Amino acid sequence: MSTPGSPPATEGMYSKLIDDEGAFDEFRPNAHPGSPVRLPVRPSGPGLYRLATVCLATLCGVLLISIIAVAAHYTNKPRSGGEATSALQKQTQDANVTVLSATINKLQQEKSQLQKEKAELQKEKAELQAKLAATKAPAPAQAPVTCPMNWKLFGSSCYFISTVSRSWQEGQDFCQTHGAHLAIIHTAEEQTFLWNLLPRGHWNAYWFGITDEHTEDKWKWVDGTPLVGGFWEVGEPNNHINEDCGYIVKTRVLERVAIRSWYDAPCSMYWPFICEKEMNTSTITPTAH
Ligand SMILES: [Ca+2]
Ligand SMILES: [Ca+2]
Repeated sequence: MSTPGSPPATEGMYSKLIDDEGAFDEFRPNAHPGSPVRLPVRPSGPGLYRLATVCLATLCGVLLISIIAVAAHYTNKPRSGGEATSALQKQTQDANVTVLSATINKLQQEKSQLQKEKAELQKEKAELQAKLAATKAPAPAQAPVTCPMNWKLFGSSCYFISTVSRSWQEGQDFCQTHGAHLAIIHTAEEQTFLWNLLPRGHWNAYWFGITDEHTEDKWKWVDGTPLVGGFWEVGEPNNHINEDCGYIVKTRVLERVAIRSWYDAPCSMYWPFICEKEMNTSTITPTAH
């Protein structure tokens, strides 16, 4: 340890720290100019300044780099966020476009289907309107039905009573040559009408258009339809001598009636016959027999 009035052991070290330039004179109020002064702890020297300067510059550089890095980070961050947001928006828009496209396609398909149904309905409507108009339209005036000479009108048919005798088939052939056929009698009114045309006699017989020649007792009309009912005399048809053709008999007996006047007889027998012609076909002009 040093004593007052004697220089300490470390004086030599402090003496090296003397400011030759007098830069720290203000810190020496009692010092005499030109005398060495012992300074308190006060590092000094060009090396230390340079070291401090380098450190400060390094710190400044680090700080500057940090500032730049942070600035760059926060400058890019919003941009990245914006890009992400933009990408998300684009994905959302794409999804919306996809949904809208699907919706449009579906609506277009439904529209096409509806248009098709509309066309069908319009077609059906036109057909119904045509039918309605047809039902409302007045029926065309029909020309009065007129029968050829010696043919008699009943209903919509003309009837011809022959005055010559033929077999059943020959009578049918004659009728057909005139666009007719042996009479087919469905109603009592028709039967009575024909009966009234026939003259009375001992046994006036007339072929009409019924036969069971194909199957016994299965009577059919000349148009192929089966007989329903009929106006047979009591006990007829009896197929007495292989009788397969029908005829009408009108005698002088007044008690005989139209609705019980049918008989069956062999088809080869010769009788007059009755032709019938429906007048919804072409007009014929047969000659009387
Ligand atoms: Ca028979
Ligand atoms: Ca008979």
